[in-house]
Amino acid sequence: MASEDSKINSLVDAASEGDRRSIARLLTLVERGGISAEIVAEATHPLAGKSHVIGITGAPGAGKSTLTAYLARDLAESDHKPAVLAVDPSSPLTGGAILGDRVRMEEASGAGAFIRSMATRGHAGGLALAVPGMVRVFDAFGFDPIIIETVGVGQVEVDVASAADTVVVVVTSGWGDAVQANKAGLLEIADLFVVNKADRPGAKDAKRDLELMIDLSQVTGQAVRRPEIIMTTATEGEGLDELQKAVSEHQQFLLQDDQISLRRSKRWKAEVSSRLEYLLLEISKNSIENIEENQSSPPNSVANELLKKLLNKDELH
Ligand SMILES: Nc1nc2c(ncn2[C@@H]2O[C@H](COP(=O)(O)OP(=O)(O)O)[C@@H](O)[C@H]2O)c(=O)[nH]1
Ligand SMILES: [Mg+2]
Repeated sequence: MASEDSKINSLVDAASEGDRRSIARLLTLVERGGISAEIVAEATHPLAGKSHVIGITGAPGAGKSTLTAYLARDLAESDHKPAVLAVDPSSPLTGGAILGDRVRMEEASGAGAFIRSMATRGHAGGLALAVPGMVRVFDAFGFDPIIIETVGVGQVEVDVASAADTVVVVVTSGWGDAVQANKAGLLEIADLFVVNKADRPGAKDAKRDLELMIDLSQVTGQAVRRPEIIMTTATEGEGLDELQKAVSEHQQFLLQDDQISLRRSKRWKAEVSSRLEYLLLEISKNSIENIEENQSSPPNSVANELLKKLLNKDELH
C-alpha cells in the first residue's frame, strides 16, 4: 500500500498545481471505490470544505443538463471555477444526447469548467459513497461552485442531490409535472424551483401548482425559507441570469443564518452513515460466505450470534 499512498500523494500534489489530468485520475480512483478511494478521501478531506455545492435534480428530460451547461459556462466566464458532476445515464457525456446539448457542455468546459459524468451503476458502495468523495476532490482543488446533476427518480439520486447546499428542483411546463415532483419527494428538498421549457404552453399553470404546494407545505412548517420559482427556457438561455442570482441569494441566506453549518453537518452524517452501511453490508456478505451451515439453527439467532462476535472484533477486514 505504500506505493499506492505515494502514487496518490503525487497525484494530489500535481492536482494542487492545477493539473487537470491528475484531478481526473483522482476522481476515477474515488469512483472505483476500495482502498484507493479511502486514501484519496483522507488526503483530500483536510483541503476541502470551502466550496458551494449546488444540486440540480428533476425528472429525465426536464432540461437539467441544458441548464447545467449554461450555468457552468456563465460561471466560468464570470471568474468562477465551476465543476459539474453529472450523475445521469443520459448525460451528454455518456452519449444518447442530442448534439446541441453536447455542444453546450463543450462550450462550458472550453470556458474552464471541469465537467465529469458518471454512470449510475457499478460503483463499489454505490452513488452514495462515490458522489461525496468526488465532490470532495473538486472542493479540495478549488472548484467552486460544484454542480451535481442527478435524475430525481431513485431514492439514492434524490438523497445525493438533497445533500447539496442549494438544491434546485427542475420541473417543466407539462401538466401535472409539479404533482409528480411532489410524489417523488422533490418538493421537500427544494431550495429553489425552476419551471423550464417556459416557451411551451402550461408554464404559468406549473408555476401556480408549485405556489399552491409550497403554501401547503408552509402551513405544515416544513420549509425554512420559501423557495423561489424561476421560469427558464434553457435552450435559449432565458432566465439563466435570474437562476444564477437566486442561487447566490440562497448562498447568502445560508451564510447569514449559519444554515450552512446545519447543511454541512447533515451532509457529514449522511456520508458517515452511507459508509457504515457499506461496511456492514460487506462484513455481512463475508460472514455469510464463511458461515458453517446448520439448518437446524434458527436464522435469527445465528445472525445475532454472528453480530455479537463481529462487534467484539477490532479489525474491519
Ligand atoms: N422547448 C424546450 N426544450 C428544452 C428546453 N430545455 C431543454 N430542452 C430540451 O429537452 C430535452 C432534454 O434536455 P436535457 O437537458 O437533456 O434534460 P435532462 O434529462 O433533464 O438533463 C433536450 O432535447 C433539450 O434540448 C426548453 O427550455 N425548451
Ligand atoms: Mg441530463
